[in-house]
Amino acid sequence: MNLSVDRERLTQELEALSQISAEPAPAVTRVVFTEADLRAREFVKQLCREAGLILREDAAGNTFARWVGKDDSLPPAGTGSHIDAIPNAGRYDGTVGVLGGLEAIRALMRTGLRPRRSIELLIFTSEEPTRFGIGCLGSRLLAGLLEASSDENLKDRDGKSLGEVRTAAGYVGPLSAVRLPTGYYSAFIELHIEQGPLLEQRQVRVGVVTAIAAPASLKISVEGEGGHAGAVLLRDRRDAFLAAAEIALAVESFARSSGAEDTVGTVGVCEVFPGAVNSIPSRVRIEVDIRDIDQARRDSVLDKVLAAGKEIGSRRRVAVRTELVNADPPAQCDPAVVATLAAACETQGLSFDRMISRAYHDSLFIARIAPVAMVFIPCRGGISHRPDEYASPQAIADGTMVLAEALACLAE
Ligand code: HGY
Ligand code: MN
Ligand code: MN
Repeated sequence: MNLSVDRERLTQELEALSQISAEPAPAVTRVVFTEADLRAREFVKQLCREAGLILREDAAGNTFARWVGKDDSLPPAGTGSHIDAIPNAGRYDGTVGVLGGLEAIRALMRTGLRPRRSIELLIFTSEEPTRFGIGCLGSRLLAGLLEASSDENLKDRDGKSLGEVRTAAGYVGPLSAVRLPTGYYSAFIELHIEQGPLLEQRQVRVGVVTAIAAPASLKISVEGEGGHAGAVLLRDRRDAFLAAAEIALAVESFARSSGAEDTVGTVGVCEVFPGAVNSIPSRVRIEVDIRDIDQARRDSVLDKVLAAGKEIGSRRRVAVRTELVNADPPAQCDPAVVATLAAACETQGLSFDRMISRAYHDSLFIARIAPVAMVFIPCRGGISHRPDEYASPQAIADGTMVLAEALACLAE
């Protein structure tokens, strides 16, 4: 098969997409259902239309772009990722899998191939947890892992519910209709930047992902007593921030002492009220992210953090309330799809390593309803979720070629 990737076009499209952002370049901010996200969706849908793909969108905003094969009654081979981005992010997280997936389809079209199975590009809605506090919102709904009540229960910072926001963005209909049946895809492959340093350190061109780590997240609110920063003596204080700070340090300490370097813990959100330098914090809200490839180890850290919250709360005489947002199992990638990707790397003459994904991805949830695997490409210094995130045109082309080769195989 005379396969080739139009590297210039793909680079230009990634560049154009990166300019659709709520923040000026080089940062990318594209939070789900905001104006930037909706413009980005239109940009990608237009490219899919130009490629002759059949488009449809579900009630959650997941977008499907299908290349109809000879027998469209068969479960299609799927690929895709996300285009939403956390604040002050980079331009490659997610977008490489969407625009690379589109270019993989176009490259196969250019060979004159007519696949037996349709090949479908899926752009997941809200992979990032930014707006509604839970990651992979679209893929969780597709896998039937979120109740329809999420429409009312999930709210953004302004108190707007998922239902209000999605319908205002034009995504109407019941969330219950979003779920895909098991077997909807014959196989699903996601192309993504590694978001870690291993491929670059090992000078390996491609990563074939065999498992995806198990994420968990907590929302913790601490209620103490405010007061004047000068007048209230330390012995009389019930400082909400110091209690939250102890909890944050406990997250780090329990993750560090889990017995494995695969355990990580992060406190990425911290809101202090009233937020005045001369006022003792009366209320603090933190969000905690704990992950591991081993679910039992992750859960043990989770339990210790919850227990520490109780102990710190009573010792400091503050109220600590914890909400478990999610505690998902890890996903094992499908050995046959992994083997197809490994064979595609060999066909392309690209060095590759089998590896674990420490970041979570929509494939973590699609794995519940279809055989999945992922293709990783190196990103400079392993940097991600930062404006200086970078993947070279060569690396992006490598990943796209492997993806195209594997899709051609899976679609037969
Ligand atoms: O947080 C993650 O692992 C993903 O980048 N949303
Ligand atoms: Mn991300
Ligand atoms: Mn991502």
